[in-house]
Amino acid sequence: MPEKSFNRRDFIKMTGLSAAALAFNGCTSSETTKSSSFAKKSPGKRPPNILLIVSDDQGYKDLGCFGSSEIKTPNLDRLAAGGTRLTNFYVTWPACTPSRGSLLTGRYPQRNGTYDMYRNYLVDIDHLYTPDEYEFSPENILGMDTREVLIPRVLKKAGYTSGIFGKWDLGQLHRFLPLQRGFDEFYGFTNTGIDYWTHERYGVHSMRRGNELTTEDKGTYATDLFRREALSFIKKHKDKPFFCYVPFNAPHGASNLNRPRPGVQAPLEYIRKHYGQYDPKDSNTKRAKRLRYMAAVTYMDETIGQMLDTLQEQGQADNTIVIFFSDNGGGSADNNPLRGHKGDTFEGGIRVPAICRWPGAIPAGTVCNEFLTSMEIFPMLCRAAGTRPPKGIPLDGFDMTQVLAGRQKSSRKEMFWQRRSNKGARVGNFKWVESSRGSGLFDLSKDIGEKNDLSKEKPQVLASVKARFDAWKKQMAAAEPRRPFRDF
Ligand SMILES: [Ca+2]
Repeated sequence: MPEKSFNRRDFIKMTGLSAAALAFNGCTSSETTKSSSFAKKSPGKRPPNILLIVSDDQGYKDLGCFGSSEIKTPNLDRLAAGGTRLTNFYVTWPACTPSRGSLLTGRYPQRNGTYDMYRNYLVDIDHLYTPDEYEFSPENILGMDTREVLIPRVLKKAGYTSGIFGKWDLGQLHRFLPLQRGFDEFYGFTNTGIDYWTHERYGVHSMRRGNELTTEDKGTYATDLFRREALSFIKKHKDKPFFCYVPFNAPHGASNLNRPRPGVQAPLEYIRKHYGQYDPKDSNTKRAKRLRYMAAVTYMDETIGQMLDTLQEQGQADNTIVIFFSDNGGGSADNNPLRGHKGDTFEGGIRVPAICRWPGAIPAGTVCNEFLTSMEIFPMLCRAAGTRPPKGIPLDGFDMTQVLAGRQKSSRKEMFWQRRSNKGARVGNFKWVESSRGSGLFDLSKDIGEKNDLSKEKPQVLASVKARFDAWKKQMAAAEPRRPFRDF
């Protein structure tokens, strides 16, 4: 069933903006937009539901609506056709944990204290932790500072019920788990990556319902479990505002003890159904790994489609904000036309595919090229819910609704990244990178692929961008200390 949307002409009429002004604002209509009516928001209407979906390590180009002719994502494409596709959207760190921490706190990793991973690195050299070693290992004892206020805690004051179904990644001790951080329901895994079927991370079981570990679903493909739990939540709470956070583990590589490393996992029949020939005997070839990755993305996409269908069937699609993005750039993935991958401060590590649909507030079938980040989501959701961000806690983003609607330009002028010795700064369209994988100054308005180093040609620009980075570092260091990595 086609969903309600409104077209470019309706939008221009409503806002009084000319077509040229719309283009200037960075939001342009796609040719796929279908004409239909515009659902006006009425005063006193209940606040919108929120469905926040995060994929794991998905490449910038690994969706149909971001240019892939290889991967089938009909439901994410449908979501984009009903809302806006964000082409200039960044996360705060080029890997999982700090990116997710910033999403839920609305703050830079360097401000909220989670600016590195909570993981056991000895597994990388095949050390299997004993239970005693694991008990006191970083993966088990680190977590997001409990003084940090997460989105569900703020939404609760506005009458929302919140659930998370998937990857938590912000700490495993009791005080760090979702139910202690404002969520009402949790089914998922607590560490930073699992085997899709055993739900173990390097031999350690990780799936929980609420605060308790559970093996009830061992053997079931993880994407199916998050689908089951999210659909159940959406149906159960249809009579009051809900916040449903679905951070999939797909298409992250499996974190198990198999050697050689398996990469992404997907059901054999599903790979064959969607992508043709696949022989498990050749499972270590580059092509086989790519096929499994593509199938895992399509499987996730089908699951997202069922969530969208359920919202439609319940008559709630028009009053639900749906946001989708990848937590960081793809590792073994297609990030074209961007340079670099997961872990890098080049665009391929930090600029991610993103989509937002909010009928009545954001025009359907548009493309938003404005400079935006995941730190804009916290203030946006507070405003949408009719509540205010917590007092006295500096946020690093702003409410981006009017930008997504095409009514305003983004107020974001700069953004900074640091992953260990890898640094990055974007000021306007200039981007500076200093990293183990390469360095330089780039003009993103002409060189999105960061190929042409302007350091020697524009030394003054380089100096000013680096000065902004240094000022940001000072600002972060002056912020109230937060554990686990910045408590001094
Ligand atoms: Ca990730």
